[in-house]
Amino acid sequence: MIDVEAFNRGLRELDTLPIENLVKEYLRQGVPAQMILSDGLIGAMGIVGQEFKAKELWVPEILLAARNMHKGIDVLKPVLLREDVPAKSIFVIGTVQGDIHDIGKNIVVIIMEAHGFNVVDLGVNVPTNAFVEAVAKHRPDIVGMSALLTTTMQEMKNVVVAVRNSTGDRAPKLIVGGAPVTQKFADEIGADGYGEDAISGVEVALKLLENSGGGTIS
Ligand code: B12
Repeated sequence: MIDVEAFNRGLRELDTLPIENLVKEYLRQGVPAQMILSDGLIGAMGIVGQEFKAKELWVPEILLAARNMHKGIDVLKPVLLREDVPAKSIFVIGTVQGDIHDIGKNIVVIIMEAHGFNVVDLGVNVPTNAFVEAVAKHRPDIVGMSALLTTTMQEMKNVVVAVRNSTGDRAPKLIVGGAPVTQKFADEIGADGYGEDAISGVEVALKLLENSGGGTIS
């Protein structure tokens, strides 16, 4: 139903209009925003990623694809957010220190907001102490960490330990994600949950809230 090759071409254009128009055209046809995101934009970024790995594309082309992907997501965002769930729990998220990848994190932000979470986005290259400070300030129910590099995913353990040390038995639930992260790794570092993608991330978050009785930490 979705022509991933058209999205693939759109991600490589110098102009952002082709990808924006492509997303609008699918929306106009009534294709669910969630499907345009997963099968179109994320699917095409997967192709771009494979070519980057095979050294058929270089950093400037990836940056172009990342910019175009963000433009496509911008068009989808109001539609994804239309679910209009009342804000309930607080979710703090950031890409860990040393890592500037944020496309996946930004998708997690949109999907969490769409499910009614009050999201505090700390951005990229977030040091451990900034996670600790944000937890003290916002008292979130859930903290999410994103990492796309096998080197920076190790930072997640530091955040898990530091946040737990600073909050004791009032610690928020800690969830992790990003391409190199696995359930096994999440278990090894003592995280409470792992999401393979944004949708499973929100499912894990909701389950953790359910098990802890829900509601914000006061
Ligand atoms: C785009 C990109 C870049 C862009 C980033 C732009 C941006 N604004 O994000 C730029 C060009 C800047 C870049 C730089 C680099 N990159 Co890069 N990059 C990629 C690429 C092609 C795509 C990543 C992406 O956006 N995927 C699409 C999104 C939607 O997927 P995602 O991030 O995985 O997110 C989903 C899930 O993982 C999950 N998720 C993500 N976070 C979280 C968090 C939580 C809590 C939950 C629940 C779920 C979740 O949900 C998301 C949505 O479904 C990947 C290749 C790949 N296949 O991953 C390489 C890749 C990640 N990069 C790589 C490398 C090596 C680099 C550089 C070191 C290159 C260099 N030599 O300079 C630098 C590092 C910069 C730094 N310090 O961070 C390697 C990492 C290898 C490794 N094993 O560590 C990869 C795998 C490419 C490769 N095969 O060589 N990169």
